[in-house]
Amino acid sequence: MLGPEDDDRRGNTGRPGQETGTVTKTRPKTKRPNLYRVLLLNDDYTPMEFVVLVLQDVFNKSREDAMRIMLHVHQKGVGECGVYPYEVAETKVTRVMDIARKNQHPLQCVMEKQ
Ligand code: TYC
Repeated sequence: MLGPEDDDRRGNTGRPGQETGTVTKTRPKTKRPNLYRVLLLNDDYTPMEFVVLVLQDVFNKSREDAMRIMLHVHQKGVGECGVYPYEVAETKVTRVMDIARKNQHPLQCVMEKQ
């Protein structure tokens, strides 16, 4: 039920004689963030154990989940490590690429809009 304090929701100013009678629906302004999938790509050289450690360290996966994701990537060529808002996804990709380069592994990590 609308009370006097809801004049603005009717498009009214609350001042007499200025009622427009416009009824507008209000939606709560909860913008959901654009989400990005972070993907690992397979290659022939990066050791499996290194990939598992990266998944545990950067993506906070359990040993078991990390193993499962690594094997999925190894077998299918690509796999999802997680879904995050843009800046979080970007930071994780950068961390993976940095740690791979420092250890001279060709491991590739990319992000894509969900
Ligand atoms: N294919 C690699 C090997 O046989 C292992 C590997 C898994 C590499 C996942 C990258 O994203 C990757 N040593």
